[in-house]
Amino acid sequence: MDIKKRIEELREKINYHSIRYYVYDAPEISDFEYDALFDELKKLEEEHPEFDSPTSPTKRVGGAVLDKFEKITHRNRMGSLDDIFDFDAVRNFVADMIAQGADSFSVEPKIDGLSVCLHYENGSFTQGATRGDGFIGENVTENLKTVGSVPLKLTEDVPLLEVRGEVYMPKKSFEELNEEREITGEPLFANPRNAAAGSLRQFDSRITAKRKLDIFVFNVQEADGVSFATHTGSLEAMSRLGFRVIPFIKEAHTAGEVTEHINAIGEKRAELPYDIDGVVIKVNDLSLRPKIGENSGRPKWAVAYKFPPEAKLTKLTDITVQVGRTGVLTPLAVLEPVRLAGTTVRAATLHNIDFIKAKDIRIGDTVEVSKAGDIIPEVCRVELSKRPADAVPYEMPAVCPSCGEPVVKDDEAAVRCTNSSCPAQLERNLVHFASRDAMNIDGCGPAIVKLLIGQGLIKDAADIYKLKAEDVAGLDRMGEKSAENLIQAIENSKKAGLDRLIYALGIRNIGAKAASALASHFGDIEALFTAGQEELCSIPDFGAVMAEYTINFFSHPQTRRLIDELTAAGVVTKYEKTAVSDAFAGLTFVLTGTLPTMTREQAEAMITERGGKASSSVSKNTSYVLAGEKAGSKLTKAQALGVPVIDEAEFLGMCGM
Ligand code: 0OX
Repeated sequence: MDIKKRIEELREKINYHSIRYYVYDAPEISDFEYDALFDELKKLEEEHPEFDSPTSPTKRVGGAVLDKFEKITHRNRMGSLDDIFDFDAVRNFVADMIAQGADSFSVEPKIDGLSVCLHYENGSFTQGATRGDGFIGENVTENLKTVGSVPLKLTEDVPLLEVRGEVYMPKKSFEELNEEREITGEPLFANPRNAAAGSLRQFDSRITAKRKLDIFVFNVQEADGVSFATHTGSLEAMSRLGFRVIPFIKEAHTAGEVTEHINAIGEKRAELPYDIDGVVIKVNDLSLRPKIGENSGRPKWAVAYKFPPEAKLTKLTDITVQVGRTGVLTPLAVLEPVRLAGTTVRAATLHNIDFIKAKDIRIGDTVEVSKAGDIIPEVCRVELSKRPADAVPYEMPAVCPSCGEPVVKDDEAAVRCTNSSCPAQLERNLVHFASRDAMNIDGCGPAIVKLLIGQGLIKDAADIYKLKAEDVAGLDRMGEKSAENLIQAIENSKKAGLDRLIYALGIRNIGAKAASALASHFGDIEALFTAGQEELCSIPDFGAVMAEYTINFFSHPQTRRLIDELTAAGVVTKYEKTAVSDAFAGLTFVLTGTLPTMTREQAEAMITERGGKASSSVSKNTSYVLAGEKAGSKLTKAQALGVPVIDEAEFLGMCGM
């Protein structure tokens, strides 16, 4: 048989069966039969590279490794939605749209993932990109090909089609991924959305292929060769063409019908296999969209109703206390495990004793927990109807649970252990000292620090530099190789730089940005021992309280001893402007929202290392706003002032990374 023909036939069959399986959830052949077709195709393609095709199903396993993502200017702007939070706002939106001629609305879940657009020519998938800032995104075509539900060939050869959808990671896949990462010691993803974003932004598409991503399509951006009058009609057409379209979509005609369906979706929320964070309401008649128009990229014909953060009731079985780096005792609720926003919650912060008293939280109570910003669990309230007669009110301990020294309550409701050699504080201080944004000592995490302290090998940060491979190799679960790696990482950290060193010292109220400002202003750690209030306060963004803590820290004899020992060990204590470049000289950046892979401190350090400035407020003098997930008013202001908005990927591109 003609090889080329057989290859084409196999591709067609496999693409057809992929859509049956991934999109319609209605396979017609067994996995075994599917695998046989796939293997035959793979073999023929290997033997006949001349018949390669970018839309071959064999591309789904991933392939070439990129060193960066190409920038894509979207053909159609990928706007974002205005958020609303209550039913009054829903009614106002519906009334406003009806006044502008709307008589039908679509009501659909808002998937909590990341938005992408998929471009098709003559029925073949040619390009896929992330949203980016709405104008420019990243070319993630090869990674999107690994998502089983992204059709590589449509069921009809439509001349041109561009659709938009949300890539997400199902809750179960997210949990499995985190379990795996826990075992291998890789950092865990905070939620399925971050996991999806991290997975789609892999330079090696073989990694994306392993990550079990999925997609729901929710908008037609552009079409030639198919037409429709309504949004719901367009999605029906997309489903026929082989796309997995957003489920539970309903047509509504009145505000009452809209809110009824919002409630119905809300009731399903917990049991859905993926995260949703709200409901999107759109005017259904497509001809009205251009008439109603948009506002800086946000369509006025659609709105996102956001659910309140997910909250659940569970039993608070105990309250324990954690001693922080600065000696603050933080009460933690021990909870009966409860599933919340994609993870199992076993503990939640109670902030401080005033919080516990104000909410009258007692041990044995049933409490409502939610995730603030959907990340850190928090106790919101007590369900009084479930309070047992023997519920016990809580008092903070009078002595530190770690060192047994008496504690003091300061004016900020915080209870603090003032023993400067308290082991819990020491442990946290040293973990901070070694952490990624501080001295960046790879392999020196909480478990190792605990062991090193427990074995009496370290009593302060300077002792880290006295460690020898043989000391470390004897520790529990430490092999010879890991011991050598740790010693090498300690050695490398000596050159971390003055800014990181100051941050690593853990001075109260001195974060990475302030540490960097101190380093560049004073140039040498010695100068900080004599720095006065006035000079410190002359540093931009440096307040009186920060100055006071700095002076206080450098007035302690232990600080003098520590710095002398660090200097003697060869730790760099002078500012060497890590002038990676002066690419950002004269530029001011403002950060807003959560970046997918970097911390705020890392981004700020990258800006200052390139001669730029990181500022906290947006003005017409701002050069760029670097916006992440859940960006707030700074983003709105930037858009209003016409300040360019960039995402992390573009920022990394500007940094030459
Ligand atoms: C979602 C979602 C996001 C985009 C194009 C017109 C309005 N996350 O599920 N956005 C939209 O619509 C926007 N719909 C959705 N379902």
